[in-house]
Amino acid sequence: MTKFMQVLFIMSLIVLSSLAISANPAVTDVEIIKFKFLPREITIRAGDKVRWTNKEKRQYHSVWFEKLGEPEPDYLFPDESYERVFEKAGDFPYRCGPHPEMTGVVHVR
Ligand SMILES: [Cu+2]
Repeated sequence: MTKFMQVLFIMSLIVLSSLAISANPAVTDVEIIKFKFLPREITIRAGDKVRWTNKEKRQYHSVWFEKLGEPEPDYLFPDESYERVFEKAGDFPYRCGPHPEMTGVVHVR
């Protein structure tokens, strides 16, 4: 390879890798309304993001992946949202901290 070809090759690698990094993950929205996660059950692809938004007028909730052994997260107040990227395939059940009857599941394929 000539020097010019080598430079061109390295430059194209840099461009390609930056494209891969900046590719935005798909975002799936889950609304928290009337003490429910809607939709309660979603299926996404590995690497995608889920965004939960509290749509209540005045009630706070949380999105707690208790079964992953995580501590209870901060409450989400009305109009606040929480985002999480799921890198690995699996089934991820979660609940609301203050309201154990509020549950949801994220299936990652
Ligand atoms: Cu709740």
